[in-house]
Amino acid sequence: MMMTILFYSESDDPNPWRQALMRELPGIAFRVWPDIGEAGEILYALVWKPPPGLLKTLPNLRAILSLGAGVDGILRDPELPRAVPVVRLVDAGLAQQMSEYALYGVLHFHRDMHRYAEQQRSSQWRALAPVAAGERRIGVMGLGVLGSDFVAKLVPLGFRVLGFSRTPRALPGVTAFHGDLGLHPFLAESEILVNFLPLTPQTERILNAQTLAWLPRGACIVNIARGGHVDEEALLAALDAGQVGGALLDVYDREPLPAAHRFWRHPRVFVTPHIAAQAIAELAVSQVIENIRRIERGDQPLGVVGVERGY
Ligand code: NDP
Ligand code: OXD
Repeated sequence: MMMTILFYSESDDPNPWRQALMRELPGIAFRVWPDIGEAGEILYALVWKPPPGLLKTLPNLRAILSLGAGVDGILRDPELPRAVPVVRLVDAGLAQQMSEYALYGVLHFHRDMHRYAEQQRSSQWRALAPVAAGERRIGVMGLGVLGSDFVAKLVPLGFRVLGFSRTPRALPGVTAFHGDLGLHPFLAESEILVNFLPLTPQTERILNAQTLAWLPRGACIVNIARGGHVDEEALLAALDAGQVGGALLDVYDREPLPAAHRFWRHPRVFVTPHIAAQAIAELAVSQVIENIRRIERGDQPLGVVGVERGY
């Protein structure tokens, strides 16, 4: 059977993927949804947020290959074919971009740029008291592939770094917390909180009215993981009340962020359109090709998702 790959994404251009895959895997057929042709011919689905129910219509799938690191947009499908492995991107050029964005966010809030932006609106020339990096506590939620790359770049800058994961993780220079019981002591110390968690039933709305209140007063948040981690109304209330001092947000409950959403206009919210890391086809494609080759020769692909675990 000719190896046929189906591509589905409303936010990625299929052409660089088509070119790279056809160059590296001669003889394959590359189809872009909705032109799927004969469903039984499709062996690989290369997808970002496929419509629920689509994957179960492909009876001969060998793998579901995610176009991103996060797979919540695949696992949300109640009819996901359980026997087919789901494979995600592991770094594939994302880590460097995520770390750049997160470092930018940490430095922005550490150096009070959110407060100077407010002062600028009323032409106020006023120096705020500086805080030494060694006195600044940065909380990193999620110490996986992306979160651990970030802490490896953050620690040498001299910050006090706290980390939070599901299972215990020991990383140089990081005070580690884990599990449900670790969340409160971790948040209570986090003056700048950066979120790198996957979205799972356990992490959904992990930042809500109760947990935001555990942060030190005036703490700032950088969310580059998923909008579903945050109760957006609770975050707005915490910003209005000064409990949260500023938020740099890349991800939202609804994307694109609706024009009427208060985040667009809130003076202490900085909005970017889910660009913290964007898969660069040329970098990501080599990982996808390697995984297809592994599966074809009967080996385990890299980045197999624990579907029950949710990430
Ligand atoms: P990994 O699977 O490598 O790491 C996940 C980390 O989260 C692990 O440390 C894991 O703990 C921890 N974790 C999972 N569940 C829980 C929980 N219930 N409580 C505490 N910690 C938990 O993922 P990646 O680092 O590759 O990616 C992280 C996320 O980043 C993606 O899922 C995606 O949502 C987001 N992302 C966003 C992008 C953007 O542009 N905005 C781009 C790319 C990714 P443990 O170590 O114990 O397993
Ligand atoms: C990802 C993303 O998960 O782009 O890779 O959000």
